[in-house]
Amino acid sequence: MHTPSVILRAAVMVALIIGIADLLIATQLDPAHPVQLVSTDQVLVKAVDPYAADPAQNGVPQASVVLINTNTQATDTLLTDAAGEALFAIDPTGSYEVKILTGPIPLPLKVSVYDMLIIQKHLIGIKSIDVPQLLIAGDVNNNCNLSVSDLLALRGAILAASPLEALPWRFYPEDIQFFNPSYPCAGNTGLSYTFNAADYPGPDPAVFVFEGYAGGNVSGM
Ligand SMILES: [Ca+2]
Ligand SMILES: [Ca+2]
Repeated sequence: MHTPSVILRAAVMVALIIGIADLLIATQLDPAHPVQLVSTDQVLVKAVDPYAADPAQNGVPQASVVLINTNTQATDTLLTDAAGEALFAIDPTGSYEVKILTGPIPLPLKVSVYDMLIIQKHLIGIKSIDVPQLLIAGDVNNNCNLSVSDLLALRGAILAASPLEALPWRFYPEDIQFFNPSYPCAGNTGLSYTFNAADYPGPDPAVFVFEGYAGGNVSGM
């Protein structure tokens, strides 16, 4: 036979369990009691090719994404996957900078003598390249200036057996406003994203998009 104290204890336990369950349901399902949002603990970085033939397949794989904790200077590096994405775990209280390094990308080349012709016309003043992103792409040797040396570098790359290394991609935040659109390499700020995790509610990751410009592809095609 149960003593009254055992029965009482069992009743309290049942009430407690029901109470906790009710509380969970109320906080999760009842719109009048929304779940308290917490800071994100992830950041998703996307590398996209604005000149991709198929906009639905515009992810740039194997791009080297660098995430820096600006409080501790701890650095984390990931390569983007086949969809052009890299997902980092972050400290929800941390501050960060994220960027994508200049480098070769193992995608089919989009350079030909047509690109050489466009650079030639630009250099001799027949038809200027007036899109900042394409001026950046034309700076094949990455010295912040589009010149005859880039034309020679592009010709060398087209003729080379393994041209990827000679045609690095450059990545810029998608919303960048170029300081000087006709000289887009110079004077820019905001070449990376800086953010506080606390400004982005979880559980979704904070998302940052970079556009990649294929070295030498001044035709965009
Ligand atoms: Ca091209
Ligand atoms: Ca150059």
